[in-house]
This record gives sequence, structure tokens and C-alpha cells, in this order.
Amino acid sequence: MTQILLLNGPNLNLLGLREPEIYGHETLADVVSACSELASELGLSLRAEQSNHEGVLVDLIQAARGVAAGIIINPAAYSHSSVAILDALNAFAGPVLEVHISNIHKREAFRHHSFVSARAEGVIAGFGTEGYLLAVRRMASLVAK
Ligand code: DHK
Repeated sequence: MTQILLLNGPNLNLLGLREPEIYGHETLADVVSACSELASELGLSLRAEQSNHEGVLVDLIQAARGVAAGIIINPAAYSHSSVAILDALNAFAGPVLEVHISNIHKREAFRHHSFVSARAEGVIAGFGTEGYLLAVRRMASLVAK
């Protein structure tokens, strides 16, 4: 079965607890289970990982080479700082979709730029946790091509 990697960056383990007025009340476990369910309806298998550490995220992206057909990533704060994550994604052959729960363009100026966007086929921002489901749907079309 075609595998998709869903990667979440720092502090997203606290989803549902952390600044719910920005990030909502759903937990990461809720998001992962909804995405897994949708992925299996679409004929995909979903592997979900979260890390607070940049190097671990790089290792997970490298390990996805030749294993996952595509990557959906919310790099969280590393979106705005990590050339290492961008480089790792550039070494991955399949499609990459970037998700931000909040609309980063409506927030502080330092959140307006994402290094990962230079690599992503598409970016979803400001759709709340529903953005992950939209990304799974889009990924299903991208990997079917
Ligand atoms: C999540 C974070 O943790 C922030 O650092 C980003 C992103 C925005 C989000 O909206 O999902 O700036």
C-alpha cells in the first residue's frame, strides 16, 4: 500500500492544550486518527511522527526516502528557521505538502516566511486542523498521478 508520512514539528504534541484560541481544541491524536481514517478510505497508509527536535525531523525525512510516496509536514516553528529541514525535503523525491493550522500571514511578521514553502507543492494555512485532512486528500491525487 502507498505510504504517506505525516510529520509534525515542535510543540504540536501539545495540540489541544496549547493556545487553543490559535490552534484549536483537537489533540494531535485526534488529528492523526482522522487523517489515518481518511487515508485508508483513499487507499493510502499513513505513518505519523512528531518531534520537538530539528535533527530528528531531518532523520525522519531522510528515512522516508524510497519508503513514503509523499510527505505532509507541519514544521511548526522550524518553518521559519530551518534550512536543514528544507535540505532534507529537497533530498526526498515525492510530493511535499506543508500545513499550518493558523494563518501564519495574519500573525507576527517572523511567521510570514517559511523555508519549507520553497519545496512544497502546496501550502495550507489557516484552515485549523481541517487543513491536515485537505492535505491528505490532495496528497492522494498527487501520488496517484
Ligand atoms: C505552528 C507553530 O507551532 C508555529 O510556530 C507556527 C504553526 C505556526 C501552525 O499554525 O500550525 O508559526
